[in-house]
Amino acid sequence: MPEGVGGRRSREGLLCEWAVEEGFDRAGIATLEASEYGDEFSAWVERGDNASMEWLGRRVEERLNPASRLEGAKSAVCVALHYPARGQDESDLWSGVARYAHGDDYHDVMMRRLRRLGDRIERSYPGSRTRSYVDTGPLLERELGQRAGLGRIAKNTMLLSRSGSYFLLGEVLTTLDLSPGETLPDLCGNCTRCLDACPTDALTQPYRLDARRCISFWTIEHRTDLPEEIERDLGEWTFGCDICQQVCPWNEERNPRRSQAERASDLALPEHRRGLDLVELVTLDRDCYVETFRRSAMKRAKLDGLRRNAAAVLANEALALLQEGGSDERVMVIVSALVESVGQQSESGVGARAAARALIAIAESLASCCDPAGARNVLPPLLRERLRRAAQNASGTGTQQALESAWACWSVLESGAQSQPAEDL
Ligand code: B12
Ligand code: SF4
Ligand code: SF4
Repeated sequence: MPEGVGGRRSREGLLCEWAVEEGFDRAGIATLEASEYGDEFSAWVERGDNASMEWLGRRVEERLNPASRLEGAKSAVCVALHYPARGQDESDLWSGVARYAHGDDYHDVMMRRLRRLGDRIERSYPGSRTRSYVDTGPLLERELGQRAGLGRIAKNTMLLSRSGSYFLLGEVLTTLDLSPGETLPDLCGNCTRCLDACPTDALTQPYRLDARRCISFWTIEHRTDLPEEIERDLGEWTFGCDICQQVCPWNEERNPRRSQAERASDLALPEHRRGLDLVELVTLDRDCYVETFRRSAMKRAKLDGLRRNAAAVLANEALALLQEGGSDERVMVIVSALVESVGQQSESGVGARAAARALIAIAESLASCCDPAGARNVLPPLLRERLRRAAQNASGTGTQQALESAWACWSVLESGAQSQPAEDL
């Protein structure tokens, strides 16, 4: 019997069974009293831990009172959909994409199933009403999930169950008056692995996340340029971040209860995206983007955001290779892709600017670790010309500046000179 599904054939047990029949892995019932973490939530917003997600600071009263979401609402059927914790990462891109986002957008997948469940409840209990949510309104979904017994809020702030934390949450609010599930005990104990592993110290305390430092926030939610220190801190993460889940003992393969997520095939990496790699992503044009990312959860970052993130990740790889005295050939492939990317300017210029900053970082690193002849190997004449032309044709103040600086850095590097005259442009 899956966790959270009552063994009794009560009304509660029946609704949870229907949730499983509709395609969810686990379900439980929550009551809709006000949040017990109201003070913590308000303090979180006051500290600015919500970063630029200003919408989290609005409608706070509603957010803290789930019953406000549907007139007469008394309970919620809370559901969990597990996604594959491991996949076949056939390119260098996918190990740096949060697992939940490899397949179809979970909002669509889950909303379809939630609506079917809601309709079934309304048909079976005439006069009752329902409303479905999956990230679609002011609701504290983890807290509802905790009340429903689907997991326990853990030190990394994830809702964690004995079968791990690789699952997503949804709710059907209902006017039916149902008894809640049993809540789980704390699963963290003395463990602090997630706090220790977070590369940006975004987990400032147990149960507290500062989104201003979280890679997941920057790579998914932030729409303009990334701050330089964040670009370097991203490491290999192109979309989202799973580090504080990967290190959790409950997510380890040896946990016999870890979910196999067999039913979540919609959330697995589809065949047609499997081969896509970072070099292709950083140079992706709009038509290919539309084709490749149809239905994908990664569309949230938009084409410019994905190119921006890929540029930063590629720069990190090149910098690491240069530091270790690694393959010139791979550095050349990266530089060439970045030069192509600076030439593809969009209206916002975010992707091109990120590629320009990546080129600057690589040029600076080359300047400190190899001679001008080495640099010439990395940027052969044809590419040099393309970079020069991209800088010349750049539009938009920020974009123009970034590309001119990139060009200037590479010119200085090649000539071995100390400064580059502006006339060269
Ligand atoms: C905004 C948001 C983000 C932000 C902020 C995350 C955060 N921790 O607040 C960013 C962009 C960083 C983010 C990242 C991720 N997110 Co997100 N996100 C949301 C969203 C839309 C709102 C969350 C929110 O209200 N945050 C404000 C904080 C204060 O509230 P909270 O996280 O619910 O935390 C509660 C507890 O911490 C508690 N609390 C406060 N103090 C204390 C102290 C103690 C001692 C205790 C016990 C509790 C406690 O109070 C809070 C309110 O109930 C929810 C969907 C939703 N509507 O709930 C998805 C959601 C939380 N995200 C989800 C996912 C999958 C992710 C990522 C894993 C994606 C990824 N791989 O990159 C990461 C995980 C990062 C992390 N460690 O949290 C899932 C989580 C599923 C799960 N098993 O927990 C959700 C529920 C979406 C969904 N429908 O499935 N996310
Ligand atoms: S998602 Fe990544 S950056 Fe954010 S808290 Fe977890 S480990 Fe830290
Ligand atoms: S890594 Fe440890 S502290 Fe962090 S969520 Fe998992 S059990 Fe809790």
